[in-house]
Amino acid sequence: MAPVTVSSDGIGIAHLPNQKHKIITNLGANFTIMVCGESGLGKTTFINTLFTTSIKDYKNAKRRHDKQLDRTVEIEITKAELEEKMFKVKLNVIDTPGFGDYVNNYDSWLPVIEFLDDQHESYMRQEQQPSRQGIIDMRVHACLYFIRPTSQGLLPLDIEIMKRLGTRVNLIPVIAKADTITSNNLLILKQRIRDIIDAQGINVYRSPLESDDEQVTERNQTILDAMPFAIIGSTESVTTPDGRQVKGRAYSWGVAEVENDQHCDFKKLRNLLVRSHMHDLISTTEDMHYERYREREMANRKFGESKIKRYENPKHREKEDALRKVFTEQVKQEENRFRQWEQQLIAERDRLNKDLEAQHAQIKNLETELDQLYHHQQQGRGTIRR
Ligand SMILES: Nc1nc2c(ncn2[C@@H]2O[C@H](COP(=O)(O)OP(=O)(O)OP(=O)(O)O)[C@@H](O)[C@H]2O)c(=O)[nH]1
Ligand SMILES: [Mg+2]
Repeated sequence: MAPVTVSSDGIGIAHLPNQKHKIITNLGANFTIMVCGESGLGKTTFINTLFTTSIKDYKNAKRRHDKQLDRTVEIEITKAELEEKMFKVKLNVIDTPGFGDYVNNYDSWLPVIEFLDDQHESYMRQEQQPSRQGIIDMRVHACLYFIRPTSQGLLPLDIEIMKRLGTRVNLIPVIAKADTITSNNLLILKQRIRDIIDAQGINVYRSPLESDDEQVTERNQTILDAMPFAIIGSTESVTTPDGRQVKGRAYSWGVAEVENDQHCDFKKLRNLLVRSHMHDLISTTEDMHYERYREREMANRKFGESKIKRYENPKHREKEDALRKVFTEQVKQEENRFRQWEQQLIAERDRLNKDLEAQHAQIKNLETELDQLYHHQQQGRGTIRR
């Protein structure tokens, strides 16, 4: 997908302390966010919302909006460039197909895990090359895991997936469709999710708290307290009862506003991602997740050896099965054709054999006739001589 050059309005990199600016710009700031979770929870809508609320003149908004109601069927990458003053960040946002239910799609989340590992792998290989310029880096710095807004909190499948994600990537749990749950129930749900995360030992991203600046520490505390972030996604502009134009979802009882802290944590999450914690997300990915991958892989295989495929992509498997079916069918048809041809040949051979027999018999008859004639002639001559 072609990158969209944008100028970020009020968000971003220029708000980072100077020291961090430098590190990010020196690294050529590449920042990658991924969304994943059950199908239909609003992942694609969230990405569209992030772009339309953060990026001035976002050109693809209409196109993406048209696609909003479609199920995402493959991993899709949208690239944008955040630009503020002198600083540029290449932003990659990765949308993934939603996971299905236990029965049909138990392993539909495996490609996401595979994708995360593949990015570490690709970076590691490029790092091993003599020239390290122009390295393409798509390692995921933040993975948002969408949780349905129902009272159970996390289901066993969520726990299993989140455990695996948490050891590979900065995992940020979010509660989807926060407008469909009362604020009281939301608080209960948040606590339930936090309890399960602790009890199950799921490794989620914990934003750093302490800072020399008291205000920053306070803001960090607010962000930490909000986890798991409740979000509302919408690219629609709606009018509030008091006449403001906002991005939100209109209901008979009023408007659920995307960028209102009283309604959801969208703004907090966006700030964490593209402003306050971008640097921390990048450095923890590098120092913790990438290092862990590198160490594990180096210990398990020889230098230069390629990565062992841990998971099969179910989509590829489906394709393979279909191809195998077509191939088996073709072989069967060929075999049938061959068998018919063989039978024809046998019939033809029998017919020829019969012909041959008949001709033999005929020849035999002719020979006998000839013999008789010859005999007869000899006898006639003998009679004359005498
Ligand atoms: N009430 C409410 N509905 C939402 C919200 N976000 C998205 N939706 C709706 O939920 C439906 C599914 O949204 P998508 O963004 O396509 O969901 P998805 O997670 O990308 O789905 P898959 O691609 O199948 O995984 C759409 O009808 C959206 O309009 C939200 O915050 N609140
Ligand atoms: Mg989608």
